[in-house]
Amino acid sequence: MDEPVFANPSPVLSWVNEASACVTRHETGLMRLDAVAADILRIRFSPSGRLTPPRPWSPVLDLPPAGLAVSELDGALQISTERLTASLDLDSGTLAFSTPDGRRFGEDLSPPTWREVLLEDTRLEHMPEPELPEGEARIGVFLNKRMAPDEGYFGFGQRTGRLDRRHRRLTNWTVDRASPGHGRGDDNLYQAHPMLMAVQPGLAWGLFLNSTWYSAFDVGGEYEDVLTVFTLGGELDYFIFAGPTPAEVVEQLTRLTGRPMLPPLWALGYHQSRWSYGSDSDVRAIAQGFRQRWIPLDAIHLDIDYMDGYRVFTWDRERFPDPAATIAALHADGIRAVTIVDPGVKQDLGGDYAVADAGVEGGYFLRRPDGELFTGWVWPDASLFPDFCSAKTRHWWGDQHDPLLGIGVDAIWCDMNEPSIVDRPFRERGVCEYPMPLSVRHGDEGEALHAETHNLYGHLMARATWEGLERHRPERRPWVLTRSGYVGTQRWAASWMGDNNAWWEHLEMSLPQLASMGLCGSPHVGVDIGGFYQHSFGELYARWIEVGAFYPFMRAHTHCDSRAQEPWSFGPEVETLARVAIEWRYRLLPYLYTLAHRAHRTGEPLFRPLLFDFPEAGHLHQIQDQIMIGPQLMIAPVCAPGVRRRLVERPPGTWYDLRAGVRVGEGPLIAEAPLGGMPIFVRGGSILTLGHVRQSTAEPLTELTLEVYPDDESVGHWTLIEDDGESFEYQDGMIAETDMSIAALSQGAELILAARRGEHRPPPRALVVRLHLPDPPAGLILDGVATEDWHWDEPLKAAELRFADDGGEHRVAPWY
Ligand code: MIG
Repeated sequence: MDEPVFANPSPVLSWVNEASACVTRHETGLMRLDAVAADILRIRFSPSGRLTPPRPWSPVLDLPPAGLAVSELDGALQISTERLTASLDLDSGTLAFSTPDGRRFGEDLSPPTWREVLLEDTRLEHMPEPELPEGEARIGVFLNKRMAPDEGYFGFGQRTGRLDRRHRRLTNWTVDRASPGHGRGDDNLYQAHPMLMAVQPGLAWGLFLNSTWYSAFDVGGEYEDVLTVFTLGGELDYFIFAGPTPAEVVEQLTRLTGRPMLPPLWALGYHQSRWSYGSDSDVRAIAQGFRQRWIPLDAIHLDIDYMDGYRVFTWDRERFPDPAATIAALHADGIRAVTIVDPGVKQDLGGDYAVADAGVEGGYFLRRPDGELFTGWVWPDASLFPDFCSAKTRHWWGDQHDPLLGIGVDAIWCDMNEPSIVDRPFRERGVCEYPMPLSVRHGDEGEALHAETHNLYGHLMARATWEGLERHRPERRPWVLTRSGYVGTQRWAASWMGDNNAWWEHLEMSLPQLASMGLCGSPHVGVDIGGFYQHSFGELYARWIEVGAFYPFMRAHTHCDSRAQEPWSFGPEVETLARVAIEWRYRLLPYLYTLAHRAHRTGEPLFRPLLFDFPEAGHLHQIQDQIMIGPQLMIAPVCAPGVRRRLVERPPGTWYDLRAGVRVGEGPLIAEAPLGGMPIFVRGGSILTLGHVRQSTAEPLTELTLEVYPDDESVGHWTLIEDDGESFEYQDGMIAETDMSIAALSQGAELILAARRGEHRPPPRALVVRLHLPDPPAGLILDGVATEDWHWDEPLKAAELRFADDGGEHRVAPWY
């Protein structure tokens, strides 16, 4: 990628302006700028002068374009929407962007350039072909932008390492970093997100490189303060998001690439997995283990050993003689079943494996350039790979899930979809990665090379799966878990970060990793609690599960050669800590579910770095060991052995210690952090909605607690969002939204619960209001009537009041 920092000037030779686009011609190629929306610009540069036709599988949605005004001023074309101005220098051909109040950002240091690149110029490893395919696949396009000194560079999706990626070179290419797992030194992992969010105090903006080819960012690594954007494919195509807050950047990104799916409520509960619970009796024993010990559980995952010789969509009838009965037993206990599905279909032709035969007959599998079926080795040995770029293949693949759904499977876990392929049977010595050749053709018309679509393999598999589930069981929202993905996968799936290790370092790494996913529009994420490779142990597991209770997707999972990782696997003390952590998860569900609805509406991540909520506070932008869970909670995890207290940075505002229920004082904060007692803080002004402990979400919520934490001004607002947790009817008004606010009175303050909006009726339940006040109030008034029915909880310093939730308006007015 060595690129001269300053490419030659590329003057504008001519320009035309259309209603929402401006096209300029340069000696080096053609540039086109589109106002995709007032706050989103698309910039394309093509050395050949031709722009790639839109791909039917593109993750980018069509938005109604915005108007553009173009004028010539000071030797530049000023191209403006209401929210954003791009100014294109007529002499140099460089672009810079600015906000309506004149703050410049994302400035080019030189115009885009291109050159032919070789395979060895990239970090593509172990490729089966000696060279990149001929044509556009070899044309690398480069662009250099100035990095502002006080700007941090966040996002970039699934990565190890720091939250701020300044000084790193990051490539976008999905890979399985298999045994012995990934670490801090790794660059790309299973997912690719060519998306960055630049944040300086008071200004956040975003850049999404719309390339599914191999691409890379050099974030001031090679040259100080120079951001290099590079892609193969012969065209530069990127979007600029105007922000100006991190939340708006994520909103703009997910408006363009799709809002995150709304998971069913059960999927926010606790999931238990291992490679593998491999028989009917194993699965039943695990379910019983939870129920006997009163540890909540919503889902058990079945890894590859449920299948007959790893043939996808089959069952091993010896180990699971009656899978429908196994699953019915889980359902009777309020537990859902999730089965793994890999993309590799065993090349078992002309026998009784219909999936393989039908796939060949329908032309659904990928072929080599010479027309032969492409065969790669994976768990089922020699296997064929569906062409997920093809709409008809996706439809066929989705239909294959019908029998699984028929016997009661609730959700699908897509693995190995980078795609991960090896060169010989797994059990043989010396197994090596064997990537799919870049010259394999994809798409209904064979229109694209694997070099172009590789990064979308997992994304489109997840889509095919989600769409199949939706078609075959339209009354329930699908839930799909995927390992590989790209920007936009949030529409179809949740994801986990693959094969981590049972190391303290990997618990710590999960914080910036999941936070970075959230900044890239992918909010439903988690890592394997306890660690995948290696043997976990009590203290690590206890610390991990207390953090895991706050992962948007909460699952313990481990490798087949590692010791068990059920909550009771590390003795009674850790079992108690794990139970308490999981119980916290269940108490948090009304809050988390509202956050899931918010994510579905605007992309807002559930699990996010401090910079997301405090963009003005530059001193917090680098903090990566404290995490905001929605706007109300902040966790301060402990990720090292023996540590029992820790330093906590306090963002602006009033803060409460969640467990003690009291305000934390001024000054540097050293928080007590005993095992099982990770510091958790609530932001003043919050109305935190908590449920009671349930053994699964199949039990109705019969009590809803509003924990009220006034700030110094006694203002605050929250909207609780509820629905049936399962269907799509929330789209047709079957939703319940309750606005709640804290408002100052001339003396003291009051809590106003507005009448519920929407058609959904939650089951009958009690409402408990707990007011966290510095002193006992003199009395409490509910709906204008002084009430005796409250008590003051001295050690916790809270006033508690209980009444039936009738969905009507209520005012609770304390004096203090
Ligand atoms: O080659 O299905 O990341 O979660 O347990 C390993 C077995 C394949 C990798 C996944 C892991 C899963 C494992 N899979």
